[in-house]
Order: sequence, then structure tokens, then C-alpha cells
Amino acid sequence: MVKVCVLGLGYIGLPTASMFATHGFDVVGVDVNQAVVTILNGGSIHIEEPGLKTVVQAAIKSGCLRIAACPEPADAFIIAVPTPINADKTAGMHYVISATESVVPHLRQGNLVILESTSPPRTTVDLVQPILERSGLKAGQDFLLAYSPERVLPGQILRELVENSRVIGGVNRASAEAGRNLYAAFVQGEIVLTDATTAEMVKLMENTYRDINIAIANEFARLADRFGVNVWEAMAVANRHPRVKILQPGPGVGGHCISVDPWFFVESAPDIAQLIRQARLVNDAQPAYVVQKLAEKFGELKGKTFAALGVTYKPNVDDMRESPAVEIVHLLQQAGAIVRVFDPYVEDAAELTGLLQKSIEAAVEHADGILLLVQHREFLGLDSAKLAALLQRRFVLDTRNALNHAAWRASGFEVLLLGDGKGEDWE
Ligand code: SAJ
Repeated sequence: MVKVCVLGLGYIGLPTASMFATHGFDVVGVDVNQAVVTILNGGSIHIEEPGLKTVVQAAIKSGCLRIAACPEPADAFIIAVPTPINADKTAGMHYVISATESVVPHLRQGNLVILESTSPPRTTVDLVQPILERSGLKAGQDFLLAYSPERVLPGQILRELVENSRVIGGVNRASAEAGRNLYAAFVQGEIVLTDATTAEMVKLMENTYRDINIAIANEFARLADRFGVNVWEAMAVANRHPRVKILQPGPGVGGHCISVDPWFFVESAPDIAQLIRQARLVNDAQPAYVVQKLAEKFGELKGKTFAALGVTYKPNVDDMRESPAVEIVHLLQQAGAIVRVFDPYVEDAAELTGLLQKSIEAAVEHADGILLLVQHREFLGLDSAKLAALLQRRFVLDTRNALNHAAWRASGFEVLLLGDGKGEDWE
């Protein structure tokens, strides 16, 4: 039985470890966070992801997945630890470094090591390989080394792990082929082989491409506000062009991927990655733009009460990492506003202490306005007539173009739609 040691049991490592375990591998899942080890060994999981708990429980119950605090000798090591962004927008590589170092004492002739963590270009060859070679073994000869990024969408991880195409970049061909043989156990999508640095660039290019496309949508929204145009109407028309596909403007870009990865290019080649940097700045400034729109509407934000609906980085997930909605809440607080937050996916969160409400009614009661920050499915059919009776002022800001504006207006609400410079009076 092939033994796989997965280092890092987060959004990617845990589903990956479970997937190998349910496909006939002997898997040890390693996390340096003792709390994670305890939770998993206790039969729960620390991540909200559809279907994941069942798969993890089945894998652990079958005995094929064991959870541990330290790595063990294995045939293959998969490093799936976070690469957080530092305050200066450089990549935090400390987890990759320490996870790689923890593999060194266990590395044996013929082993395969795969880095999955999103990393700046050349990380596999310039950072990971030299650390592993401290073992006295040579990459590509004594052991095999590859980079294979995860590209799954939170909320659909289990399905996408299986169905998505996968790129495997080896330090040499034998390494890439060994990676393919491993992942072929459960990947049904196409497996494409290349070199390690190309695979690293592929991952960063995908998320950077999306970031830049969202940035232009956000900039179009601001231009539409300036020129008295409804950007949503304009986009719908522009998107009829066969070669145009503008993405959705919104309150900004969150999550641990798209809002982070483009900076890895900026860090590695600041002289070249200028458009990439600018797009990041546009998207990062979007929460402040939303607050500015509110300030224009209310004049003074100090003392006003707002019900913020949704604080995760995108709909129907509990993930709040880099969430623009959280930043909007904090900016409003800094401006002296009182914010009450409701999110059906978030029960408590350190950064929102004292702000989270247990029901939408509790958030909305006597407020001066509702701010729709995330288009969770629970919010799409909200009964505006019922909410209208609770508010001090019937005002709603829709940052996602997710509400039925006619219905809200019929309930007496003034509706402010992000990117609608035309406004409701136009006929
Ligand atoms: N967003 C917009 N407008 C849009 C689309 C998204 O404002 O038109 C915002 C969302 O609200 C959210 C952020 O962008 O705040 C990112 O959401 P997302 O759903 O686009 O992507 P992620 O971060 O959940 O997952 C991305 C995916 N990458 C691509 O689609 C290229 C996923 O496939 C990757 O696996 C993942 O990053 C990752 O782990 O890198």
C-alpha cells in the first residue's frame, strides 16, 4: 500500500488527504496546530465545506487516514501549507520552509515530494529543493520533486479536486510523471505535465487574470457612477459582444487566493508587474469606495446605524479571509457609525466581536439602512415589506446587484445600487 504524508490540513490538505485515503492509500495527515489534530481525531472538522465532514470521517474510520502532529516516513509527501501575505505584500514562506524542513529527516531514496502551496515563481527549485537536498539526496535523481497547485473553488472543493484538470510541474520529467501517477488515483480531469516553474506561474496567472478582470469591472462601476450610467445595464449590453465577458463589480475582492496571489508576481518582478499591481490597488480600494458612496448619501456617517448583511468573502461559504465586507464594517466603525452584522454562515468571529447578531431582524431593527455585502442565497428572497417596518430609515445599499430592486422600492425603500449612476428616477 502506497503511503502518503500530507503536511497541512487546511482547505486543500484535508480534502486531498481524505481523497487519497478513500482511494486505497495509507495516509497520514499532519498539522502543526494541535487544536486541528484534536478536532479531527475527535470526529469533527474545523472547516466548513459541503460534504467534507462525511468524507473525512469515513477516511478516518476506515483506518486509511491518521491524523498526527509530526511527519513520518512515507512514499510521497504533499506540502499543502498556507502561504500568507505579509504586511508589506510579500509572500510569507515560513510555513513552506518549516514543513519542507520537517520532511528532510524522513526523506528516502525514491520518495516523491510535491509542493501544492501557492508560491512565488521559482520557489520549488530555489527554496524547496535546496532544503530537501540537505538530506544528502539529489532532487530528480535520488528523490522526485514537483509542484502541483490546487485550483479548486471553495464551496466545490471535493468535486473540483476530482474533475478539474491538474498541472504537475516536475524538476525533471521523471518527477512530473511520478506526480501524475500519484494524482491519477482520483483525478479524472486532464493531467498536464510541465516543469516546476511553469506550474507555479500557471497558478498565479489564473488568479491574476481573474483579479485584473474584476478590477476593470470595479473601475467601470466607478466610471458609471461618474457618468450617470447604470454599469449593470451597460455590462449586459457589452457582454453580448462575442468576445467580451466583463465580470461582476462588487465591494472588493477577498479570499485567500485572488486577493493575494497577484502580489507574488509584484514581489518577484516589480519592474514588470505594473498592471497587476494597479489592479490589486483598484480592488483593495473598493471597500473605501463603498463607504464613500454611503457618506455621499448620508452626509455624516457618525452615529448612523447600519445593518451589514454578509461578511464572508463570497456567497454561501463561511470563509472570511481578506473579506472586503469585513473591511467595510471596520471602515464604517472608524467613521463613527454603529454596525450590526448578520451572516447566516458566521456565528462568531474575533474581528467582529460584539457586532454579530443572531437574526436578520436583530441587525435591522431601528437601523438607518441595510447594506447587502454578500449575496448569500438566504438574502436573495428577503421579504422587504417585513423588514421595512423594522427600520428607522428605509434605505438599502446593494453592492452585488443581488436584490429585487422593484420589490424593495415598492416596500418604500430608497435603493442605492453600486455602479448605478443613473439612479432610480430615470424613466
Ligand atoms: N468576485 C467579484 N466579481 C466577480 C467574481 C468574483 O467581485 O465577478 C469576488 C468575490 O466576491 C470574491 C473574490 O472575487 O470576493 C474571489 O472569489 P472567486 O469565486 O472568484 O474565487 P475564489 O477566491 O473563491 O477561488 C479562486 C478560483 N480561481 C479562479 O477562478 C481563477 C479557484 O479556482 C482557485 O482554486 C482559488 O482561487 C485558489 O485557491 O487559488
